[in-house]
Amino acid sequence: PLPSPAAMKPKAEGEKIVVGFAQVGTESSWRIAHTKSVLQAAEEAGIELLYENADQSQQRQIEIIRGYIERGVDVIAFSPKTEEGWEDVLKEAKAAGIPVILSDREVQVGDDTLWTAYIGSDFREEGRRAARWLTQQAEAGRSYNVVELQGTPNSAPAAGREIGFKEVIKQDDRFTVLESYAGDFTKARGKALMEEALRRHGRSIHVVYAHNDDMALGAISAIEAYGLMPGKDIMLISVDATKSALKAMSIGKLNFAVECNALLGPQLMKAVKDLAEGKELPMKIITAEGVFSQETAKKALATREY
Ligand code: GYE
Repeated sequence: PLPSPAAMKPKAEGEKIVVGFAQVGTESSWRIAHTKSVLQAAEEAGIELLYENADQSQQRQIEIIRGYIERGVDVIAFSPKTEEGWEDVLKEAKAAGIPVILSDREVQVGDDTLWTAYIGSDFREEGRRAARWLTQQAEAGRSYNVVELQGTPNSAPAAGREIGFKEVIKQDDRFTVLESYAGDFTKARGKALMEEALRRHGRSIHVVYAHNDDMALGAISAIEAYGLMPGKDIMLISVDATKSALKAMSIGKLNFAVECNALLGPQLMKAVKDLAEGKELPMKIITAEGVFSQETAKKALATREY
């Protein structure tokens, strides 16, 4: 077997480090903030960044990565659309001696030396945080029907946020998950899925758990159009805690948001520089995150960057 491409090829004095960044898409406001953060951090770090967007096509994302391998970039960074299907292209990167950093989703491959480091969140923990809050809010002796709006099928955040959430609520018999709909992290799909949920279950829905803010915001408009009050008649919980979610919380339409940090650019550039200096990276660099209730959301709004 080839050695793990943990180290970057040495650079000549004054020669710029080149990073190829294969972004997954433009599905959410989180994603837009993430892209900006990476572009800006590269600029500030004096790193040359090649940026291409796969528009939610895994095939396209693989082609972009292949292009970076051909150009001989120093490091490849990408947000894998799904967890699986990366073996071949990662083997090609390894054979070319190019370290690969995963930002912000993980992959599942048989050989973990195919990637160098993961920078991002603990998605299961995010799901658990959402569920813990719900179990604490819920009244004793009442039962609650939950609709889950999931993110992109087979993506690391959708998988983790489902597992963590269900792990906690299955221990509490007040909760029944009525539906777990496969979404795609977009507002439009969140709205369409919520319309369907309301058509099928109407007022028997008590809680909506959305895998991201955009889907929750879509669900909010569907609930309003149906004639119910989001945040009151139906409780809503989401993940990301972007500015628009905090706004929705401040006016009572969203009940709780679990933070997922999108500003991963500086950590990514620091990791690239560490590689350039021959340092070894930890396999997983997990960002610290909090949670927001309606009270704390109001205060945070003024300083929230995205
Ligand atoms: O939560 C969601 C986005 O991969 C962590 O992808 C990211 C997720 C984020 O579209 O809004």
